[in-house]
Formats: sequence, structure tokens, C-alpha cells
Amino acid sequence: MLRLLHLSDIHMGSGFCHGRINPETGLNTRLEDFIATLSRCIDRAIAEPVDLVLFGGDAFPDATPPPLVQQAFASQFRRLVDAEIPTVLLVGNHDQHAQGTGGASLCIYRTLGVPGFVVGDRLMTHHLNTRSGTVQIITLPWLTRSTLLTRPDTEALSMVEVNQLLIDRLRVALEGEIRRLDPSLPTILLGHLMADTACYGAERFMAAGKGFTVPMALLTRDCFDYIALGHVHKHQILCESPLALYPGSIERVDFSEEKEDKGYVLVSLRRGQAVAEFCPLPVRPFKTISADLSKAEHPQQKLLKAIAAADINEAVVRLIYKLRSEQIEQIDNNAVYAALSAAHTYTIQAEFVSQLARPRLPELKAESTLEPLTALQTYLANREDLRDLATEMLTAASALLTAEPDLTAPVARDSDEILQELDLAAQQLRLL
Ligand SMILES: [Mn+2]
Repeated sequence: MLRLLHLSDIHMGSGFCHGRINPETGLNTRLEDFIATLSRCIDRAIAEPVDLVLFGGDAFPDATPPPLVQQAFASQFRRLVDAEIPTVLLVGNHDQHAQGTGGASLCIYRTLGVPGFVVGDRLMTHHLNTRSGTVQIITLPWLTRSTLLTRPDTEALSMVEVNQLLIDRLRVALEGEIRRLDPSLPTILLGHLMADTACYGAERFMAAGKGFTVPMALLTRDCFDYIALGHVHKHQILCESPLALYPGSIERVDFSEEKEDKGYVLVSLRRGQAVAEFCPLPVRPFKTISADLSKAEHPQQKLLKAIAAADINEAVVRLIYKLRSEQIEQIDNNAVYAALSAAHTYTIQAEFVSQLARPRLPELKAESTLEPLTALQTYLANREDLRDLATEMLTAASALLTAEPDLTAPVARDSDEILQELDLAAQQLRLL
């Protein structure tokens, strides 16, 4: 039985806006949080001790972290070298340079020949000797179009076709690795990818336009005993047999992760069997407080009550409240700051509710039913500014309503629409 610790999406050095400078160290407190949390993962790996550590990718927010952040990361992983625990560092999308190939921020570990460390920056099978025997690991780093496709391959193809082609190439390349596996050894697929059946969070937007979704059916092959994933920040199990899961990020990167538990997994593995245990980490809470004061007689009182009801102690807090513009005099900011002082950091966002909302037309109230043309007439009769267009709009509307739909006719497209599509295509080409 082999025991391994799988963690992912460290993103060390991100979210500084949620921290403050620690006067004792001069460091941003969120960097200190991330370091403390990573050290908890490494502590556990050493205390067990596990036979193997898998890192699922996204070490930093980008491929060129400042030396201080790079060093903080390295000094934690260095402890695994001292403890002689083999470690695989997989390259995620945030670790890759936008230009060129390879995971610049992690390849230094291979360049230095760090004992027991493997960097997964390409689709490849590694054999690792651990205290509990040999394990084979296929590394599948974040793939972009340029990894498996050339420009001529993608010429004149739509995005959907490009993605399909990419998946076809991946299927072939993965099959090549699978055929060379030793079927007697415990086998792991370690991938940084967006699985088609995953629930996404912020990472969907962070990687927008640069990657593609991998069908789980492509990965859940019997030859794998454990499919260790990275990229999605929300912990989730995607498949029970073979076991496939995202441990999620180890710290909250932003407010989209406010309600998610953070942690890593410990996995017991043998050929044909994997059992995982999610180990939650005691990370700093994020707390959103929302209050609508626009109808309150005493807005300040209501606001303070909303703050008092929330557990904000040492939390990263955002306070969002709505009020009418004439209520602003009734808010005492100093009292609000005092009420929020137990928070680690806080931001305040006041939104004015619009006073200009148009009253409903009595003729168009919810319970009355009108024919579409009558409704349009009523609407136009109340819009002085559209009077010049009214006749034309009514003629056009009645033509639309009476026209026989011809579902076989090609959809008419104007030149603007085509130009927009071309612009989009050009943008996507630049991302290659
Ligand atoms: Mn990622």
C-alpha cells in the first residue's frame, strides 16, 4: 500500500489586495497565509510520512513570480527533499509563459536536478521509486492549442472544430503512453485540466479563451488507479472508479471561493484500488455582508446590525449595501469602520438604488393580457421620443408576426455581424 499526499492550485503570491502589510515582517499578510497553509500540507506529508507528494499545478499567479515568493515556495518543497519524499510538480496554466513552451516557474527544479523531484511539463510517463515500491505516473500538464496543433492544422477551423481536433490529438497521445504502461504497477494520471463534468469557479474566467475542456470519459480508463487533478479550485470527486478528484486550491484566492472548504487529500493506493481522505485546512475566512438599506427608516442602525450579525473576526470582509442617494447623510462612516475593525481587512461598496425606475404603464400591468401588437401600440403611445418611428415599428412588427417562418432558409447575416465574428477569430488567433 502506497500513501500519497495530493495538493493543488497553490497560487502563492495572489490576492494581495485582501491582505495588509504585516509591520513586523514587512510582508503582505496574504502571502504569510499562503506560506503557513502550504507549510501545513508539507508538515502532514512529513509527519505521516507519505511515500509521494503530487502537486497538481498552478504554483503562482503567473510564470514569473518575484524572487521572494519563489523562495517561499521553494523553501517549503525543499523540506520534502530533506525528508526524501519523491515529489511531482505539474505545470498548470498559470505556470506557463504565454509565449514559448514549458513551465518556466517550475522547470528550475529539473534544471537544478533536485533529488526526487519530477517536473511534469509534458505528456510523459515517469517511474518513481518510493519507500512502498515503484509507481508509474503519467503527467498531463495544461494543454494549449499550440501544444498539440500547428497553425496550418487550425486554419479555417471554428473554435469548436479546433477543440475537437485538440481532443483527438490528446486521445492519440494518451493512448501512446497507456500502451507502454506496466500493467502490474500502481498507476496515476496527474493532470491539470478543466474536466467537462466539473463545477467551475473563478478559474473558468482566469483561463478564459486559452484552454479547452477535456471529456472525463477520455481519462477514466481502467489502467489508472488514481486520477489526480488540478485547476478547478473547488474540491470535488468526479469519478469513484477509477477515483478521479480535484483537491481544490489550498487557500481562498478570491471571494468566489468564500463558501468552499479548502484542503488537500491523502490517498492510499495499490494496483486496482485507491481510497482518498479530504483533509480540510484552517484557512482565513472570507465574508460578504450584504444589506439593502433603501427602505430602512434608520439605515445606519440596519447597517450596523447586519455587520454585528456576521462573524468577521480576522476575516477578509466585503460589505455591500444599497441605499437611496438622500440617505447618504444618515450613514456615519466612522462608526461603520469601527464596527468592521475586528476584520482582518475589509472593503465597502455602497450602491445607490435608482430613483428613476419608470412606473409600470397601468395598461400593461401583470394581470392584463394583450396581443403583442396592442402591447407595442400601448408602449409606443407612452414613448414621446419614439413617435417618429412608431409607424415603421408597428409595420415591421406586424410583418414579423404574420410572416411564415421558413426554417430551411439560411439565417440572414449582416456585414456587421460577420465583421464581429472575424474580429473574434482574429483575437483567438493572437492567443495561439
Ligand atoms: Mn489552473
